[in-house]
Amino acid sequence: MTDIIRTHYINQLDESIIDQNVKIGGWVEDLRDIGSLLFLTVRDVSGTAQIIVNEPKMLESTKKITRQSAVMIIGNVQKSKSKAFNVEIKAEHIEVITNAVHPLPVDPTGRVNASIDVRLGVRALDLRNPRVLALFRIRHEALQSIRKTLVIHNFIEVNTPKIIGSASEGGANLFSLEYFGKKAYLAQSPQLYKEQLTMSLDRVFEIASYYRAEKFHTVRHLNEFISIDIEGAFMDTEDVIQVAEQIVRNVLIDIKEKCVNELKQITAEIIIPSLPFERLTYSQVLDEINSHDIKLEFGEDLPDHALRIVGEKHKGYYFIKDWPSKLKPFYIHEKNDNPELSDSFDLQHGYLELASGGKRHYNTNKLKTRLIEQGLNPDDFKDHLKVFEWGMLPHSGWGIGFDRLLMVICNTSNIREVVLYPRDAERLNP
Ligand code: AMO
Repeated sequence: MTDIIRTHYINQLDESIIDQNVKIGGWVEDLRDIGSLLFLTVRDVSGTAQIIVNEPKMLESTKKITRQSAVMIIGNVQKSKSKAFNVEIKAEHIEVITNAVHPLPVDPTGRVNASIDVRLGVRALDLRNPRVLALFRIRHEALQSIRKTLVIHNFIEVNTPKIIGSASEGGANLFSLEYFGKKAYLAQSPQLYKEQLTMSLDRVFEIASYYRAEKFHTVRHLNEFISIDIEGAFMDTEDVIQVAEQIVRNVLIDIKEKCVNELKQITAEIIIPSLPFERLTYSQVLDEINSHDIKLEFGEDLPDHALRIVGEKHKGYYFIKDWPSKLKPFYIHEKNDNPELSDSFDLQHGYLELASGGKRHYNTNKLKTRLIEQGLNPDDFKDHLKVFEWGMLPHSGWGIGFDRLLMVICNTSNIREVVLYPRDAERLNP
């Protein structure tokens, strides 16, 4: 059996180990045959190495290795004459672990372009493209950074069920499934659970997948997406807005520091925004929109083309606060000085909505009234409403669309670029 333990990652090969014997593992990216000499470019997760083959007995078999095949190479580290590499490996033994069968569906070196649709169909191979890999390294760092900031603010991480017995927020956009003879749904948000948990755990956060059963045809919607949700007792809207700002700023700082090479790969530049982010109100935004050739009445939702106008003027991150109560879900509290307005906000980047949240109702009767006003039946929420009679605490929170935040950080125009296996109306595989 092949010993598959390597001695080094490729980025650990440097001049300090010249003349040492090493064993690396990876896949063949390129193979150049110049007669009595073969140059192999081998990649692993950390980078690329140049391998020289000049042993006559190895030349013939090595020439037959197909690009992208998995190999293990034993050899001696030596100084390289190439401009691209400081050191190279003079091969003593090359073992093909598995063969890549050609033709391959995409070229993961990125030299031959493929459409996103084709690439998503063969995502595992697409991820060998350094540019694509960089996006998911950035994604990983972003998650670490967000967890770190939330823990600093005393939020604890929770996991709530994704198979649920009734709609979490009302509305029709739920996937349903059969659950041992009963009807169940896939959670569209952790909203009700996270609110309930504040009465004991005080500050909670969850990072998980949620499901929306709408046939979206946009570059910013998926049917399964990751939301970062927080909920905190004795916090008001401004408190949770500040947590959101700090998360966004810290993510940008951390990525700028930790993902220098990845940012270079994707040619993205990070500019650290200063705090606080601009706070606009719904009414201000409406005035800005109506000063163009669009006429929107107070109480109307802001459509895409209207938000693009706002995004043109307010280019970075900003909040839109004080939305009309009727546009917000039943659980959102109204403003104390004006019940027409809700104590709520959206976080925007340009035209793109990144998050929404606000202060919540914590009084059962008010919640019941709001449910009825929104055409929902309080009986469908009786388990949830019960909790509010056990000493519920005042609380606020938000949900950030994590995939959308990554679109902004990585400067990609399609959400599918930053999601490993996106689910949309057309795509259920792989
Ligand atoms: P909302 O429905 O606005 O709020 O969702 C919160 C954020 O999640 C992201 N998002 C999506 N991302 C990709 N594809 C989708 N289909 C999709 N739908 C939503 C957006 C959005 O801003 N319970 C509330 C949050 C709260 O009040 O705490 C909620 O779910 O970035």
